[in-house]
Amino acid sequence: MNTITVTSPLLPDLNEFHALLSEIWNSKWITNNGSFHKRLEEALAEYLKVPYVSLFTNGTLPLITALQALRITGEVITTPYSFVATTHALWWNGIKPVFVDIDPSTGNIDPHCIEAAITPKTTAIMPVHVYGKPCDTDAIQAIADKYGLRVIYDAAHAFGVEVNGKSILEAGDMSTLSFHATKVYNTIEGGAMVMHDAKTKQRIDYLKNFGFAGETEVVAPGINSKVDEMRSAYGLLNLRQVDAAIAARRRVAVRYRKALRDVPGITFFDDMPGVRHNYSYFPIFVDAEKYGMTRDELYFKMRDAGVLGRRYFYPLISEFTPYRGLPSSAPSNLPNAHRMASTVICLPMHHVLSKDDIKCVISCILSK
Ligand code: T4K
Repeated sequence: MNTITVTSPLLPDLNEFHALLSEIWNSKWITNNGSFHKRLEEALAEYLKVPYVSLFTNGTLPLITALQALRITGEVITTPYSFVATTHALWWNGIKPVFVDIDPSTGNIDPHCIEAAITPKTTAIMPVHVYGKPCDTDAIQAIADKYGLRVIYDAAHAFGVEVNGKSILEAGDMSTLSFHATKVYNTIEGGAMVMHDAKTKQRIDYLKNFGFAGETEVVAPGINSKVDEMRSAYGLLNLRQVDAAIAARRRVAVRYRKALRDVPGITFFDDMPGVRHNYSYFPIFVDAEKYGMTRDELYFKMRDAGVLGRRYFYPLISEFTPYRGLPSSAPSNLPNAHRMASTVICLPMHHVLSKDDIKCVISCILSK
């Protein structure tokens, strides 16, 4: 049976990659801030319209490192509607996550719920631009300023997302990206942190290199998250084709929306005005009563037909064993998040989805 996966990695041209690999082989410099690493950081900063980028080996370590760099302690207000790495980053820093509910119109943390969750121990807010949809950054920053809190955005899904021509990565104190194979832009495994000033970039670069600030000086207990030359070269090549990939994803979203707009019980997000979206995911929400089938019935029916959507983000992070016992994990505290998690299916969404694949996904949903 032909299967249609939820995503497919953006791959560089093999001949071009081979040519760069030859260059790396000849240079005999394969990691530790090599020339491709430097070039990729510069190229990404330019593409993303941000002043500074620091590469990481995945999208989890920059979250952990951002919390370290800002010396965040105590409690951090965050969302349960995300990939579990968001909350794990807090746990790895000995920080207590405090979950608040989401805004059902975006899937992102609801700023109206934040203030009530602030205690004397709160030091930061860690929102996520879920599916690449921008958070209400102005409202979040206003609360942060009022209470003297830091804001670290998990922007793992938000590569290239802009609001009114400005990068979403400019919001908050820092933002982190994931360049995992399943993302719009990938370096196989990889990630990055975006910061606003050279001093912070310097500190982060020390922290991802064990804390070394020179051959004989260690300024902090850093980690190893250095990106090698092979992945940096791969990343440079992928950057050339990411706009075309986003345009192809947009065409898929247009087709899905056209076909599904009037299906009773199926809803989805539309584009937000002024936003350059990256179409990293295409979640639909199933109202069992109106649609006549539960989310899971549709999900498994699709699987049987070879359509491998995913239920991102079900279960909620607050439902996983390490976090279930937290007071803020009580389902009564998170009604919108529970509703979204129990109704979502992310449809296949990637740059090489064929018209026939799209038709197959749609017909699975239309035929009951
Ligand atoms: N914050 C947020 C909000 C995140 O979503 C993530 C990661 C992170 C932080 C942490 O970033 P990283 O440390 O991962 O860089 C995937 C990814 O592993 C994960 O990166 C991602 N979020 C999460 C939402 O999804 P899985 O376990 O669902 O992936 P998997 O292996 O089931 O792959 C999904 C589909 O993609 C496959 O069915 C087929 C396709 N695929 C996958 C791979 C790996 C391919 O076609 N080729 C491939 O090489 O977690």
